[in-house]
Amino acid sequence: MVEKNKTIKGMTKPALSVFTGHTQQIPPIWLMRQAGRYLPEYRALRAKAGDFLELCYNSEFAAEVTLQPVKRFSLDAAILFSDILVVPHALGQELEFVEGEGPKLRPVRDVEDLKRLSTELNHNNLSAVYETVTKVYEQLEETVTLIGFAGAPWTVATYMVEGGASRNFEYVKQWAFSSPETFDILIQRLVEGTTEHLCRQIEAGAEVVQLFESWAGILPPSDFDRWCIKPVRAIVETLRRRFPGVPVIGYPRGAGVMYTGYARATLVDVLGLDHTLPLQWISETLQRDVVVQGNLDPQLLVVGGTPMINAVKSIKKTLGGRPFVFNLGHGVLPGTPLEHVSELVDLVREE
Ligand code: 1CP
Repeated sequence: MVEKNKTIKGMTKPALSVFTGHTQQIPPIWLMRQAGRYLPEYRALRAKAGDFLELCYNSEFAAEVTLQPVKRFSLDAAILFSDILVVPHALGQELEFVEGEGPKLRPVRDVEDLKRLSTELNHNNLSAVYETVTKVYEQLEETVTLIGFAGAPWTVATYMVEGGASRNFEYVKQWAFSSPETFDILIQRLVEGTTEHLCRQIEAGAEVVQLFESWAGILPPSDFDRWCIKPVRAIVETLRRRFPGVPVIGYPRGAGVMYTGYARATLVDVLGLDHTLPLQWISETLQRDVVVQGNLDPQLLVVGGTPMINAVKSIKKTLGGRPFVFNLGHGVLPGTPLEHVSELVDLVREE
């Protein structure tokens, strides 16, 4: 386990301070998907690595990619460069990233298919991910917070069952709705694998972890509790027991009014907000109980100028009085101009 020192030479980490419940006058800022194709230095290293998965499993390269946006924009947090699909890959599911198309997996659609997967995470590739965390932790400036992450079980299951990105999520819903007991076997395996994956990242140096539930918004309310809340709560309970004091961020994108129940029932420390949530509602309901992070529409970062400035001002004004970390409502888009990101950071730090 990496020795952690939160206040080296008397310096504090603003993002970590907010994640643990303290208000900062100037909100710390990092961006989901802050490493990636919009950065020329990412594209260069990606070309050198060849395949996207090779990049994820090369700890030297992955550490460098993790640090690229932090250095360029002096952000308050680094997020491990990896992907949510390394967990199914480590459970034995075949995975590749096809140029221009995204992830492709050999689908798992019933109990019979589950027999192809192992019950334990294989560490052949994952050990490189944990080495990346340690490398980044060792190179990080003393004010920057290191965030580890994983996909939440439901979201990862959608990719495993559909075999990649999806429009209607027909196979995963068919399985979950028609045979919840057998679908639960997959979810429980993901709960176990994800918990272990996050524990290892914390041991390697991650100071905070985020669970990405990118597809929280596609479930009917009647199923939200079973497939989004319960698995995340199980993960949070174990993390809390093993690493008390390490904040967990839950990001249930598109959950709408269900954000309230999610915050209460999952026990996450921080809520990642998407950009569809009204600021006043966030401030009056969610922010009473929990630290929040968000929620500029990533497309406004592409547009820049007055629309971005106005949106940033109202986010800061409405959410700034309590523990709050500035972020986007979803990931940085590939066409995002670099100058807009610098301007955003300046705007957020303006008094
Ligand atoms: O060609 C390339 O260079 C690959 C593009 C890419 C990148 C840069 C993929 C493929 N994954 C990533 C990195 C990544 N993925 C990070 C890095 C850390 C960061 O800077 O934030 C993170 C946190 C993720 C998480 C991730 N992967 C999510 C959750 C967040 C979200 O965007 O909703 C999801 C859904 C994935 C799956 C995935 N991986 C890659 C793609 C293109 C996708 C999405 C597929 C789809 O459209 O559904």
